[in-house]
Amino acid sequence: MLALVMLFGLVSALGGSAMAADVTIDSTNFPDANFREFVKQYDTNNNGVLNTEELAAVTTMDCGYYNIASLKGVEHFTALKTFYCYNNQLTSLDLSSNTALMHISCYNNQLTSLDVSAVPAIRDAVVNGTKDSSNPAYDFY
Ligand SMILES: [Ca+2]
Repeated sequence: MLALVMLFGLVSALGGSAMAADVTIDSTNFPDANFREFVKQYDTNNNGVLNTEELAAVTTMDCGYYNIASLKGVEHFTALKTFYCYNNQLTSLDLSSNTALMHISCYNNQLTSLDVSAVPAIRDAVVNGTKDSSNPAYDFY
């Protein structure tokens, strides 16, 4: 009986790790308190977790003027097509997981570079003080 319980526990643990798409809204996944508060609007069933369906529903995000210093956690929003994060306190921005992005606007931050080489669909990026040589057609302000 003990062995059976242990086996069941092991299967449950494996099942839990397989559900990697569920993202708990906590300080580990979203270290920045302002961004963490911001993403709660996408938790449509208010259970403190962003599941696959809730994440897939977010194709546009506008978090301008939220005093955000880190967008760690945005990588979970893989369905994003349009992403606005202008007028924040960002010093870095990693969009390498947001491969569906077409439009980015991230001016008025403290970014020194923006690498969008992993974002093949990108059509325009509005950035200030930076230039990604992989696509000279971007707008820079
Ligand atoms: Ca939820």
